[in-house]
Amino acid sequence: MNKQALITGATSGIGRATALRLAREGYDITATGRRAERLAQLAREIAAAGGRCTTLAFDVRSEEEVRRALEPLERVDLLVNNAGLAAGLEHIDRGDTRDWDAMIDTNVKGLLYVTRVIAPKMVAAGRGHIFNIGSIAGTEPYENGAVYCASKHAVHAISQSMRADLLAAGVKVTEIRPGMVETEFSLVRFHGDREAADRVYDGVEPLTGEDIAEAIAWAAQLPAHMNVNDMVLMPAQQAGAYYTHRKH
Ligand code: NDP
Ligand code: 8X3
Repeated sequence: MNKQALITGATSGIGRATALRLAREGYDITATGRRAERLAQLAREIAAAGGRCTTLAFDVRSEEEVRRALEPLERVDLLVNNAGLAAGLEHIDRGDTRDWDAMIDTNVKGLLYVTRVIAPKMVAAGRGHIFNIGSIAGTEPYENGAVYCASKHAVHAISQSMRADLLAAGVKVTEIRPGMVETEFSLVRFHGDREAADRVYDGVEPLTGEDIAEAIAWAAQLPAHMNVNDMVLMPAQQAGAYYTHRKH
């Protein structure tokens, strides 16, 4: 039986690129997200390249949907907790509480719900590898980003604690913390405003979803005794949340 990889948020960006990459590495993929038609398209692409992909459309914010979708999975060797978003970029006195709920419910509670179903399966098997997609925002809080940064600080804390919780069972935990990656992230953050989204990448060659997938694929194939705990990845033109060298 091939190794089994479960990827949340595989309809776009980092998750989609990771699904395609891990399929090329020989994993059978379970791809998840809310947009079923995009999942079907991804499954067709993977099948056309000779891989195997099953799809599960659900919302990670619903514990019931997460349980119903994921409890039947018999084996998961690799989990990528990737589903997430930033919504809004506002000072705290002007933020929309619906955006705050979406970020906390998806980035923090969704990751926890998925992990709560999959981690026991890995512990029972005595092996597994969980990748949590954090962010440089998980250690660098920035203006206008209080709630997104808080959600990724939570992912950073959860990743460190769950690594300690799971290591005796032989389950690895790797946190991947990207800077600027051009995906649908900024379009979602600015609620569909394409110009605002494009300005984020003005004068910069950002990372791509494929770059992050490359890092995940590398960390996933390391020998059993070796783990990448925490990996920070940025474009060469970025040094942190507050410093990007833009070429014009
Ligand atoms: P995209 O918007 O391109 O992809 C986000 C994915 O998350 C989509 O597949 C989306 O699927 C899924 N998702 C969002 N909300 C839910 C939900 N409630 N239930 C299920 N799936 C959901 O962005 P990225 O690929 O960039 O983002 C992936 C991760 O990377 C996020 O956690 C983000 O915070 C993190 N990150 C991104 C960076 C960047 O610069 N792009 C930098 C650092 C971290 P669907 O809408 O179909 O449900
Ligand atoms: C995404 C990167 O800098 O927009 O997590 O927070 S940033």
